Formats: sequence, structure tokens, C-alpha cells
Amino acid sequence: MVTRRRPAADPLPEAAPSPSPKRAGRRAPAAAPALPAVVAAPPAVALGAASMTLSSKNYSSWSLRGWLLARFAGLEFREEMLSTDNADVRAEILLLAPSMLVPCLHHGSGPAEVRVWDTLAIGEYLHELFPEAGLLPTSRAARAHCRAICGEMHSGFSALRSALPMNLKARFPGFKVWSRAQADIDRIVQIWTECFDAYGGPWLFGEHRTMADAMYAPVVTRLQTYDVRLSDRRLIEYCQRVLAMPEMQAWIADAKLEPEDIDELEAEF
Ligand SMILES: N[C@@H](CCC(=O)N[C@@H](CS)C(=O)NCC(=O)O)C(=O)O
Repeated sequence: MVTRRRPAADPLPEAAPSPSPKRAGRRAPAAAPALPAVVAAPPAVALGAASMTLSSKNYSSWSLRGWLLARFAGLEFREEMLSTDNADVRAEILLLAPSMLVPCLHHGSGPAEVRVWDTLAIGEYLHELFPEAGLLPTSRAARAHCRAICGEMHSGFSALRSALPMNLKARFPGFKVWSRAQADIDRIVQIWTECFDAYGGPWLFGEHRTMADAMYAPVVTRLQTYDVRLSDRRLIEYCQRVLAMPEMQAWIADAKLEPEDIDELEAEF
């Protein structure tokens, strides 16, 4: 099934510091340093249980991204798997997401339920709930950089995605990558190289995994599936590191248990 992508959601604006309270008739001493506004993280538990609608673990790269984001954030959630062989069940579950696409995060229930049905929006939502998880880097410049490369993944690389669909169980040794897909790979290598030059690894934005590592994880699996070789040792090791993450290992193990030959899914997904 060929799926249509949607335009990337606008990133959330930086939180503006709240104005400091003023008292009539009193002025703060001129030399007093401005105190940073303290913004308490919203209590995640107050929203109640969370679940995420997911599709095939072998084929669905967007499901993998959303799932990794939730795992990186430390959200406890139930997996709501789309049945790939029962069209009615599939349609019913997909209707829970206004976009009819996966992943879709459901948080809480009743009128307070929050539904987030786009991977970038899921990342931003989780960052607001769990700022200490570091889904976005701490420096404003690095945060902007991170959002930019996540957006580029979200809205681009269509040649790579259609010519080299995610397929964790398959291996295509010596796969011939055509020129437009190669151009996408070259651009991704450039993005990763700039990240390693700027932040020094071991993850794209330095010491901690961010949204970007989740967004590019399916690319890492594609390089492995289609036998695409990289030359920069730092990037080769980065790919090994991503594949060795315990979360990734768990996802791949589940993918291997899925039934074979889902013809419908042997396409951009
Ligand atoms: N831009 C969306 C893309 C989501 C998407 O294309 N999901 C595909 C699966 S990877 C899908 O739900 N296809 C319809 C289906 O599975 O029936 C996002 O960021 O979440």
C-alpha cells in the first residue's frame, strides 16, 4: 500500500518566560539579576494511561519512530497493534486516528483524552511532558538544528523511502541503489557528519539520545537491509549503536515474529 505523506507540523514556539510579578510602590534593586522563570513540568501521571496505535513492526517505519520516541521519553504505554490481516479491525483502529495513519498516541481518557497522530507532534508532546528525558537538546541552537533535521526526515527523502522500504527481516546483498535514492543517502550522510562534527557523538546530538536518533533509526535499518556501505567510521559505529539499543533489539525481535509475505505491505510504508 502506498501511503501519502502529510506536510510537517510547525514546531512549537519556544516557551516565553512568564512576566515577573510587580508590586506597586516597590522597585527591584537595579543590580538584582533577573531570575529565570520556573516552569513546572505537567504531571504526566495525572493524564492517565497511554496507548499507541502501531502497525507492522517489520515494515512500518513511522510506527518505529513514534514507539522509540515514547520509549526514549520513558512513557509507559500499551501497544495497540493494527491487525494486518483483518481489514475491518484495521479500519476500526485506524479510525481512532484522525489522519487514519499510525502511529497515534492516546493519553488519558474521556473528555481529557489527548490524541497525537503525527510523529513530530508526538515527539514535541513527549518533550513537553518529560523535559528531563532530553528528547530535544538543551541549547537553543542545537534544539533548532535537531528540529530542522527531524523536519527534513519527516517531509523528505521520498526516493529513499520508496526505493528502499523498511523491511527488518529481509536482506538484499549488493542491492543496486538508483541515483535519486543515492542522493537522499548522500544528504543523510552529510546531516549525520555535521552532527558528529558539531556535537562529537556518540549520538547525533552528543551524549544523549534525542528525537533525531529516533527519526533516523529506520534509515539505519534500511542501510543494513539494502547493504549500503558507509565510509566514515563514526557513522558506521553510529549505525551499530542504533541497532544495538535495547529498545531497537526488542522491536526487531517482535518484527521477526510477524507473519511472512504480507504482500500489501511490500511497498513504501
Ligand atoms: N507523517 C505521518 C506519517 C505516518 C504514516 O505514513 N504512516 C503509515 C505507516 S508507516 C500508515 O499509517 N499507513 C496507513 C496504514 O497503515 O493503513 C507521521 O509522521 O506519523
